[in-house]
Amino acid sequence: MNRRTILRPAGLLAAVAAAALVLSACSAGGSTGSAAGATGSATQGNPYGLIQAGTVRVASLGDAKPYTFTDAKGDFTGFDVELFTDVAKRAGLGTAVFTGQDFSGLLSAVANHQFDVGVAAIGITADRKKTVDFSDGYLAGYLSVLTTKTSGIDSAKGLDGKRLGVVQGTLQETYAAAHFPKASLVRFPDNNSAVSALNSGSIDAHFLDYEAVKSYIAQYPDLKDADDIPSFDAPAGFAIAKGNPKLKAALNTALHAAMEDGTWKKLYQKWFPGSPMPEQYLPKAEQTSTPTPSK
Ligand code: SNW
Repeated sequence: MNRRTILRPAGLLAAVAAAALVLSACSAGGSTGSAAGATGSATQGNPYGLIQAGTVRVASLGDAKPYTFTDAKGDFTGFDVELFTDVAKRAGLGTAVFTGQDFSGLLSAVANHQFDVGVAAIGITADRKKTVDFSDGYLAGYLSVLTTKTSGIDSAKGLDGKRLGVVQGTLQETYAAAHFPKASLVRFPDNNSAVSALNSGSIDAHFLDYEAVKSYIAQYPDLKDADDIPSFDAPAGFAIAKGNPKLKAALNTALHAAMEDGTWKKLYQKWFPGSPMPEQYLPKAEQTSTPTPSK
């Protein structure tokens, strides 16, 4: 007993020292910047510094339908999942393997090289860019208020004095804290637990992404969308660890190819039927609006 309690802090110190060594080896690896770099794998054969060449490990969400979710068989699917799988194949990165995470830990898990990429309708913001790098944007939409048909909430203004669910770490959490000061925020680890709370009456509304709201309404007809707040300044991008410009460039080249050949459009129509189509991700020939001339 005594020996164990005495030895434990020393063991912990050794582990911390070892972790620090691994971390410094990683950062010394520069653009490789991955566990593969730390274990000495040749950059040749793994030019994008993946944890394991030929496989892209993706941190994602199991309950953000229709962006990223698991189907009845437990397989990941959705708009972001299919788009990223296509992009990874095009870029020659190999097979994308998705794992569900809590949103709040997703970006740090990518920054720490536990995953190669984070894919989950993750809005690109200056704040998040302090932790990770992003591909170019691939989706821009709304932050929406899901509530019950009987709540009496008809717009974001009606949230004063109400209990509003948010998933920890989301743009919705930040936005609500800044713009809905009179709502009581109730933080959840994921959408499913928040929607359960909404259905059981322990919160009055939940604040999440527009397409996810549509999906929950299709599942629960007693729910409605009370308001949509534009989030076009934070389009979703693929998150990667900092310091890997080759991976970022490969993702961007493949992403733009998927937009130009109509793959993006096909996936958008499949997963977001009836939603207005933003033009900026369509093939150039299909974009009708005149681009703003740059000064
Ligand atoms: O900022 C939007 C973007 O315009 C698009 O509508 C897709 O969703 C967003 O990226 C916002 N998504 C939230 C966020 O980034 C929640 C992500 C999630 O629940 N998976 O925090």
